Amino acid sequence: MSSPRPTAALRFVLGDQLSPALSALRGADPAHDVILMTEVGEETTYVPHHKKKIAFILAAMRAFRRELEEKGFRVRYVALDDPDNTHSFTGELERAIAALKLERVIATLAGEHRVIAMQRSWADDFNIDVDIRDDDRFLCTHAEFARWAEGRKSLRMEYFYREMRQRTGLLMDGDQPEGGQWNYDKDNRKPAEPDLFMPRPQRFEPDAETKKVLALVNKRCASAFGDLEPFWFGVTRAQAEKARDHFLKHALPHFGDFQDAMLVGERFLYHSVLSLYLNVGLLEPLDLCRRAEREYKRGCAPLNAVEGFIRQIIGWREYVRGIYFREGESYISRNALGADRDLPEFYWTGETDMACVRACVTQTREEAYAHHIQRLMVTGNFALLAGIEPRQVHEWYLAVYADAFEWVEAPNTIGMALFADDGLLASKPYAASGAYIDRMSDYCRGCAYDVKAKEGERACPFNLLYWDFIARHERRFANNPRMAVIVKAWAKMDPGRRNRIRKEAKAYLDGLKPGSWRSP
Ligand code: FAD
Ligand code: DLZ
Ligand code: SF4
Repeated sequence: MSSPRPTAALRFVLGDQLSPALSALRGADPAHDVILMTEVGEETTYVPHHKKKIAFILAAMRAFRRELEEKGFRVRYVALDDPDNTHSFTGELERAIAALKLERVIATLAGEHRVIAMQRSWADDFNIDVDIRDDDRFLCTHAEFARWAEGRKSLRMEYFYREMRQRTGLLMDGDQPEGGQWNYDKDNRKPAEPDLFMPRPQRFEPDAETKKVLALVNKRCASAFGDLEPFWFGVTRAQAEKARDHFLKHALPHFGDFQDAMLVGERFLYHSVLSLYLNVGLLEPLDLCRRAEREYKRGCAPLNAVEGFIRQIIGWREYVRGIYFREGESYISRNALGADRDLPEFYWTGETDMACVRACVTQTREEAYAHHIQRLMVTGNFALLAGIEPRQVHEWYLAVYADAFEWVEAPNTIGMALFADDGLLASKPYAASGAYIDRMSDYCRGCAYDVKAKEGERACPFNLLYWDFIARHERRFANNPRMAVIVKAWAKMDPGRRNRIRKEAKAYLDGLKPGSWRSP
């Protein structure tokens, strides 16, 4: 006797869940089930998302709808300009349940606590059977991460990463790391020089549907942050794969050497610009790492590049996700250093005499992209040193980058950049003076400030604010083995000089104009 057919289900797919292997789609029956996808106003406005980010997500959702329909699935797709659109996930689910009369809902756990709370309320809200499945598009489950973290005094990424290498077998020679070392980061800190032959990320012409999305975003999200065009991101799986292959062939070989470098005229250097595709499900992380490993095995990319790239994905990406879910909803409210200054207006306008910040914000406004060191050591470092309130910084990062989803953005901002989780993620704050930026970039050459000046009218603000930060947190960091030398150097500094630095830092901070996003 055959087992009875399970009741027909409504399968709810969110904008960052565009994977055919998604748990919510597993076992889907094209004849009876309906897939729900919704473009909703609430998601486009709960932080002032960049126009390119909104357009990317909506266009990729529409492409995924086509992919599903080509496989014979029935998709209930609600567009942003549908006059009946309630503009919330819960409102759209309610409408779909009423219209389709299906008996159960299947979803994949969202990547943000705010949305998870909505998902968890649906069973009671609608008195319906709701099956929320784990998001297993990652290598490490929440339970596995919790087991790894259990009983450890500190949760250092490096040890997590080694276990992930062993587990996946990536770059392993038996039970030893390929080449004898786990980590080749020390080879990866070279400054770069402008190079006419530097590869650029793969760009795509918007197709007809993407053009419709661009017109829609232009009309409905005109007041959102950032430049919508030129819009060159891929939005289909095939395009994301083309961008991947382009990176593996042209940029991966130098990815390691110049990973930390910054150049005014080269916004992408040898970075992959693949995070947006990975984060919405157009690329699969393990597959990407295996392809990178193959480049090493074929002799097309050196070990330091491939190890560095794989570490970002099976190490950092999985690790920050583990932290986000382990620490729970309150993580985004952490503020261990008591930072309470408002976000300066120049985070939105780019209008500042600091050439480094201006370059990173301008690039962010135009591209919805900045690479890791720009995010960490320029805009993140400034926010840390100036004592900007973590919540405001977090909302800025979540809004302005096309790849920003809370599970990955929040630990990078709250933990890595701002030390607001009191060292859970980083053993010391990533605080640096102007000398670091000067060493790793060409920004200082075109700056109104003098990076060598430690005080006085033309002193680089990063220099003043660095010492001011150390002074403000002297007691806290005196016992941190990685900060003690710096704290001692401050204590030994001539008192007259210390006073001048603090006074100038205060004047600088008092002069910062706060500003939230306002459409121009
Ligand atoms: P590459 O340099 O080419 O790296 C390869 C891949 O490794 C990336 O595509 C990404 O998937 C992964 N990766 C690299 N570093 C990290 C990291 N620290 N955490 C997680 N994954 C990493 N990354 C996001 O995907 N979304 C975010 O919202 C985000 N916010 C950040 C906020 C701050 C304050 C900082 C310091 C970092 C943030 N990152 C975020 C991490 C990192 O900056 C981006 O992943 C990277 O810049 C994306 O560009 P890429 O694809 O060219 O990366
Ligand atoms: C970020 C975003 C935006 C801008 N718009 C939508 C949307 O219209 N529909 C949708 O399903 N998802 C969108 N998203 C992504 C969601 O906010 C995302 O699923 C949550 O942030 C959970 O990670
Ligand atoms: Fe930035 Fe200071 Fe260099 Fe100017 S001098 S670009 S403010 S680090």
